[in-house]
Amino acid sequence: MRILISPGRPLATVFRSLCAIALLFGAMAGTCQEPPDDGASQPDPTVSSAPVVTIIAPLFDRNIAAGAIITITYSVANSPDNVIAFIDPDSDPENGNEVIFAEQLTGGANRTANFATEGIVSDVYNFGIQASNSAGTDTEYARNSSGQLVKITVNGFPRPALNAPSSDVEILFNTTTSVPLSFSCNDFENDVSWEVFYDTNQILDGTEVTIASGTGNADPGSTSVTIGWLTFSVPEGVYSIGLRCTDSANSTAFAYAAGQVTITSELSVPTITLTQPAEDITVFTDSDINIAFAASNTSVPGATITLFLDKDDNGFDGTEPRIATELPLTATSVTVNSNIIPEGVYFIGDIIEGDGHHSDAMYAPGQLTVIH
Ligand SMILES: [Ca+2]
Ligand SMILES: [Ca+2]
Ligand SMILES: [Ca+2]
Ligand SMILES: [Ca+2]
Repeated sequence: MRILISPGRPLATVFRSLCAIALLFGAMAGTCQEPPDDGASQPDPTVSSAPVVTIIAPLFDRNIAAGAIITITYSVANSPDNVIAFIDPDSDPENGNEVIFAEQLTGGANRTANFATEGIVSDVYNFGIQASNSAGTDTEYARNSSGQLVKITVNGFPRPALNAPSSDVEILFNTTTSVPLSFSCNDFENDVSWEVFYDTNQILDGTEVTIASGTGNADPGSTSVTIGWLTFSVPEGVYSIGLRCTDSANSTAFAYAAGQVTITSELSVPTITLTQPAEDITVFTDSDINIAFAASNTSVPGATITLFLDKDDNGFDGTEPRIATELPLTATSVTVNSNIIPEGVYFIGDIIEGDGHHSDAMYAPGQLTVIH
């Protein structure tokens, strides 16, 4: 896959190989048709001097957003038969990784060719022009005034994603419990600054309030950034959580989390249902008692499950002995040894506690009798 053209090589042959390269890279699909064999495109045997390429622009390194168009300006002296514009990640025009983005260009002064970066892999490229006629070929790369290669960085878009909250969260007004927010800008170059905000709608209309901001993000597909949102003093309401990422090519993108955050003075506390013991049981000394339960809505930050023993089933008044505390809302069972329970007959109850509040008590269907 060389693009260097040998003097005297038939243009159609060159063109076919160029088409193969271009199609391989997907750069010119649909435009690769062989030039008409009308004689005008044949090498001119009267040409005595090889073309001389001068690249006029770009003269400086550029960092451009993927999808942007960049123009190369050049001059070619000495009647070229063909002029090709290409990008190259390594400035070696013969190692096959060049991508031609324009060809059949004309010679002369101050010519231009546009390079559309849409679909081009994010990378740093050099720009080249190659011109040929029957007397020879000249290949030049864009260079700055010091003679150094100009680097064109095709900079991929950030693709922001908020992974948490993935489901709705309720939290008390003025609590010191924070809501975990997890996100990534998913930017190929990781050259991003980010802002996480809360919003009463899911439209960027100026109603957004910044929660946190920073720079950099996890690599694509890797771990996310996680922060805690302290909602203290945020007014009661239902909020969407948004993430806005901007990279060094000024590409901006935003996304909202799937879960919303409700800040309320009264939690609609999740309920917890006790399923085990399902019927009355009697246990003796050193017996294991299996208690099974399931909480609805496990997304209340900081809330935990408490199990207690009750002489009645009329609710939790705080005096009942707790037999398990601070179980996560995702827990579904616990085993308690009868040795910690005095003889007696009990209802087994549960509550969800958080922020100094607790839910209404629920009771297992079966009563517990302990005999030592
Ligand atoms: Ca190369
Ligand atoms: Ca980027
Ligand atoms: Ca808004
Ligand atoms: Ca009670």
